[in-house]
Parts: sequence; structure tokens; C-alpha cells
Amino acid sequence: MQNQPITRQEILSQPEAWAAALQVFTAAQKDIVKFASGANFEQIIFTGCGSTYYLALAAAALTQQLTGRPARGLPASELWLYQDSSYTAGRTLLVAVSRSGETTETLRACQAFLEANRGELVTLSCYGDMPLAKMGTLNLVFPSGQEQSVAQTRAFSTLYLGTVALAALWAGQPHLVDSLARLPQAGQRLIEQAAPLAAEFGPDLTLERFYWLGSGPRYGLAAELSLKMKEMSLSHSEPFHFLEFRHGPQSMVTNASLVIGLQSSTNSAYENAVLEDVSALGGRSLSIGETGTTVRFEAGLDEVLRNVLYLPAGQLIALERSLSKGLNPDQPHNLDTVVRL
Ligand code: F1P
Repeated sequence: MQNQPITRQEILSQPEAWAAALQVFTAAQKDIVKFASGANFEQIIFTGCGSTYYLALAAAALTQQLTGRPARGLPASELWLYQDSSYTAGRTLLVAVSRSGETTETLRACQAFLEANRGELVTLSCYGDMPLAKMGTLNLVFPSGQEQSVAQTRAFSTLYLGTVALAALWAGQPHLVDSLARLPQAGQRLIEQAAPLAAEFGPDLTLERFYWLGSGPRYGLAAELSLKMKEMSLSHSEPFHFLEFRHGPQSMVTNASLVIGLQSSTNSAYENAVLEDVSALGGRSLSIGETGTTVRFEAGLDEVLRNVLYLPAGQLIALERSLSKGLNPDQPHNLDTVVRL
């Protein structure tokens, strides 16, 4: 494709990147299991900055759900500068995630963690020659997530998939990791289905406000998609937990609002009712989920495994809007690939 933004190619190639990441994961599986057996961690903390902080939120929620151990997602800057409000006295398993592996805040948070001897560090990144990939007891590197664009798309979903696989193994459920092999195919089908919808909503410049709703392990993903809309298309965009939308944010609904629901199966009735309220208020909405939604995965995968499928549809809407506004999605305004302090 000539004259196409690199971001489009990065979004479309996610299924292949996931397949390659799962191979990396399989090769490291024994080392990963070692962390689970005999691990006396009082808490698990996931960290990152920007996109990878939102990834940390999503990963922590899923890890706690699967393992039953307390898990939190915190920005690396907070871990570095506000250690007392971040850590307990007990041993911590810190999982640091970074596309570049060189974001200063993430490196400083990890360094401070190791110096204070708070526990063990696991890192996930995309570049094996960068400093973060040498800091942990276990360093997982996913080169298939590498990107040329500033805004993360393929890197985010690939690294996120790594944390899903980690959570499944740490929960002692390796059969879930085996099922992840079905995701690349489901991702391909999803992208084909979402592309026409993105081509419909992206260029609709009567829309001025975007709200992304996601709950439980999906809140971090809603936050990431909202960030994509901001970075790529310079649009007003905010994430909320599903039912929180009624507690104030819905005052902002007009006929220029689009509310995008990352709908679960377990709570679809409650979540869908929020979207129905939006329509009653004159706003527009669309839903992404396994079945009965505007965009449907129909992947037949366990709910804990399929969250990554929400991402490509939202990324494509942000990309199409960016292009329709005459912007360059590869190079967002005022943003660098790596923040170095
Ligand atoms: C984190 C990050 C990106 C953002 C921008 C600046 O980078 O905040 O999420 O898109 O590129 O850096 P990293 O630590 O994941 O490389």
C-alpha cells in the first residue's frame, strides 16, 4: 500500500505479531513458572508510562482475577517518586512494561525497587538491547511488537498478550496459554469486520467527543483506546468504568458524542443498559464484544483471554479519524517516541 501511514500497517499486522509473541512466550515458559512456584509475594505491581501504564492497569486487574493475589497497576513515576504510597512492607513482584525499554521513569522506578531490595523484577519490552531488558530476574522481549510510529498500537497489544499469558501461568492454568494460540486467527477476522465500521465513524467529523467504557480488566484497555483517539486524532476523548458513566460524565452527552463500549459477556445486560441510556439522551454509541454487539469477536474463547481483541477496532477508528482530519497518525502532535528525563 503506497502513501499509507505506517500506523495502519502496524495495526493490521497485529495478528502476526501476536503469533510471534506466543512463540517467545512458549520458549520462556519454564522460567516463568519458576516465579509462581514458591513465590512469596505479598503483592504484584505492574508498571509503565502512558500506554504501558494503561497496560499495567489492565494486566493487574486480570492477574488478580486469575491468580487471586493482590495486584495493582501504577505509573512508573509514582513508583519512583512516591514509594511509600506505592509499596507495602512485604515482598513485591514488580512487572515493568515498556515498548522502548528506555523510558527514564520506568528505569528509575525499577532501579529504586532493586536498590531497596523490595522483591523480584520481571520486565516485558520489545528491544532486547535496551536497558530495561537487562534489569529483571526474568526479561521477556517481544521484537514482533516493535514499531516505527510514535503512538503504540502493535506494541501495546503484543505486550499486553504477554501479561495475559503470564497471568495464566502464574494462576497455574497452562491450558489457557494453549488457547491463546487461537487469538491471531480471531484477530484477523475481527480486523476485517471492524475496518468498514472504522471507515464509517472515523470520517464523521460531526462527532466531537468520544467516551470509551470498559470495566474490570477492560478499564485499562478503554483508557488506552481513549489515548489513541487523543494522540492520533487530537480529539476530546475520555475513558470510564461502564456504570460510572451515569455518575456525572453522561451530562456531556450530545448528538456529537460517540460512546464506545468494550462490553463483557458476564455483565452485558448492565453494560448495554448504559449504552441504551446514551441513545435515549441523544448520543451515539457502538459496542465491541463477543456476541450481540456492533463489532463481534465470535471467537469462542474464554472471556479472560479475548480482551486483546477489543484493541484493533478502537485503534482503527482513531486512525481513520486522524486521516480524515488531515493529520499524520504516525507523528502525533507534541509527542516523542521515548520520554527521557
Ligand atoms: C511510553 C510512552 C508511550 C507514548 C509515547 C511516550 O513508552 O508514554 O506510551 O506513546 O511514545 O512514551 P514506553 O516506555 O512504553 O516505550
